[in-house]
Amino acid sequence: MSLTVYGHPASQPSRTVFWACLLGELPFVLGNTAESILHTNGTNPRGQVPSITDGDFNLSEVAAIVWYLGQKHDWKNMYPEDLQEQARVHQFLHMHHHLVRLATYHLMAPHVVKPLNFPPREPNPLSLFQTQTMLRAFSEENPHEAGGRIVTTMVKFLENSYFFNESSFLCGGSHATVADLVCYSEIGQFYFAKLFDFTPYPNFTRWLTAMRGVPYHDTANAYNIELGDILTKPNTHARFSRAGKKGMQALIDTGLASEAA
Ligand SMILES: N[C@@H](CCC(=O)N[C@@H](CS)C(=O)NCC(=O)O)C(=O)O
Repeated sequence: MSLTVYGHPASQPSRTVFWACLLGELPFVLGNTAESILHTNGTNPRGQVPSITDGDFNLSEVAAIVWYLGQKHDWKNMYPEDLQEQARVHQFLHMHHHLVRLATYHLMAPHVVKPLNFPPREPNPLSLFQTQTMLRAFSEENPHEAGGRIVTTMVKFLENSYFFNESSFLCGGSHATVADLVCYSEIGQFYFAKLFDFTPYPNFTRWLTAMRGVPYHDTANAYNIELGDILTKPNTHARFSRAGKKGMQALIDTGLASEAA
């Protein structure tokens, strides 16, 4: 029975699901086109991506999806077998939703979403937290500086509280785990977008290099690579659409992802 992933390369948690499937060499059908970011085909009652259908089983939430696929397909590295390393991955993932996830809304969205001036639509009532966070970020006098301060706090916290035993990865060990994929989708995106200077942070600097060496890095991040420097070159609809298409095509080019029939 085939796996369908509803997601889009511009969506941080979707990128994690895509990257995890590629690392697990797991074939999947893309449930979206580049034009339709939030089409979940009713598989996620909350109306968000990513979500999956595996046969007649529907699942949403990046951490739950990757855990499920990892258990089903016996992915050893992304969820380490060592109990304490695995517990740290969970510690990161539980913290992520109310902290690291907000990096996107405070620093990326003012550069990527705000300039596009999407026509107002009824906000998703089940995304109250994200909507309010983003509107607050947009209304700052200098959204870039305000977002930068928030991301600095997050990066300092991770720099000092993760990277156990001087590992190149967040939770210790010698492999990128789900926590690294999730964090890279949020914090790593600033590297491509030139929105944050990581040089004062040796753990993050080491991590960024290590993550670039993880298989399928350029594929999973093709959207960000194409979007490029968003600090000095403000976003446009054409650029956003081109980056989305590049991201989708990169997935298809692996031979593991295919378009829905
Ligand atoms: N907690 C969810 C967050 C998913 C999420 O934020 N999805 C965004 C796209 S990146 C979305 O679908 N936003 C539209 C909405 O909330 O209506 C996860 O980790 O998977």
